Amino acid sequence: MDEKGLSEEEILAELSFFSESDTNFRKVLSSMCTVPHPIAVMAYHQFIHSNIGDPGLFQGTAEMERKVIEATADFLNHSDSATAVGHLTSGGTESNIEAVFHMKNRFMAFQNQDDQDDSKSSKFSESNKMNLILPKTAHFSFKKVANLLDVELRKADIDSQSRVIPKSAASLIDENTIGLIGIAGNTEFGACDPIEELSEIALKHQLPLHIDAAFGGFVYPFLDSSRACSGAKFGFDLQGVTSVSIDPHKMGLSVIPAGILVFRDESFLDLSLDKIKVKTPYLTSKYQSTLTGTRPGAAVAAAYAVMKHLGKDGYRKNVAYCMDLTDYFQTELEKIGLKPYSEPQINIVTVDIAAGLNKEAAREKTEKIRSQLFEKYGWNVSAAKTIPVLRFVLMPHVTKEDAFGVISDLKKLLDDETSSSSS
Ligand code: 0PR
Repeated sequence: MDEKGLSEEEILAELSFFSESDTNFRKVLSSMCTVPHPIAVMAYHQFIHSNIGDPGLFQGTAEMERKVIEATADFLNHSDSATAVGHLTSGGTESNIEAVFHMKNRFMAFQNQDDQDDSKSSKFSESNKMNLILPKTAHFSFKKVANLLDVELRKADIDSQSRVIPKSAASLIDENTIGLIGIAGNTEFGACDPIEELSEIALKHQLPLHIDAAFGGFVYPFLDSSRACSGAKFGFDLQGVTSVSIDPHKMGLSVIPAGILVFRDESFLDLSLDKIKVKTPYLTSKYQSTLTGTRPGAAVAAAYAVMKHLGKDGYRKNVAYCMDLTDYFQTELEKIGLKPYSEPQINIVTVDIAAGLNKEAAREKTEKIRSQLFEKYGWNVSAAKTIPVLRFVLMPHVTKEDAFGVISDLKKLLDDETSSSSS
């Protein structure tokens, strides 16, 4: 650190310099975040000093957090949203870590009960690791979950629409399974797993079922009823669903960092002491049961403000914009002789530009075109990992002109490829 500080003007000039290297989201079709709604930004500024980790000092923020949880449980079809519990996190990763942490603690608590009860013999096999069943398409945050919590990931197969095959998930369950994961809007394709069937499996085996709706949570419930996937179910009306993660900082149009983690009720949290829940002797509350300590109250205020301001109607309009853009994108793709790898369920389109090549060659070509789109034309797009396809996320900041522009530039690159390989 410098001995003497710089003036405000000098600092502002430096900040402008650094921000010039950051994106303003123009030409970005790879991100699942977007420009936040102005009301969220205003609320964030107003609560910039607020620490929801010490709720007694910030009772107003704490009240807003409770309201956000209740409103979220409500639009996720909870029959009694006042009994839902949860809190805001930094995003989908933290929410997934916490949800599985609770699964593990709950599982271990049941094992201990069984061990203490002489009449029952514990089914838990000590020699094996605890395991978690999840779709192959699950976000990479679950790798962190596995490493942090020492849990084995058992990956269930997916169908041609990139949705998990329930039978495959069920076949992986054994006495060391701590729970199941379903995804409402997977990262690569946007597909929603058949959560109704996963819910039945969870109930049958008395296992918790956590839904990762980090992206799709603010999309699926707001799809126009004419859309094929508008009725996709993943909420608390499915009795097997025990927790849901949904991110305001993605399609919720709020400010980063903001994830929401909601549990059906307190019984799905392991609230025994010295796990996540600890005594907090010098705070205004007796206990803290969140993974992080000091937490940004500004993020709570921003999520509250934007959800209240937009209401369901506002989110419907936001999703309608993105879906119309998705339709337009497909039409333009078809004009250049390409089509989506699978029918887009929400605002993510994947495109196979290497049909007929073997997997390795297809991966190479896809990566080459992806990087040329950036280097030659400045477009940020991504490639899926499960299969070699280009991936476009049609977020609210993307315009029709952008959609048209990226496809025109893609065509130029593909034409160049064809002419260079035929010469
Ligand atoms: N679950 C799902 C289904 C996700 O898609 C993501 C993130 C997460 C969990 C983790 O959320 P956090 O990153 O909030 O912890 N999916 C995108 C990804 O990692 C997020 C992203 C956002 C990517 C902005 C790029 C970007 O510019 O690919």
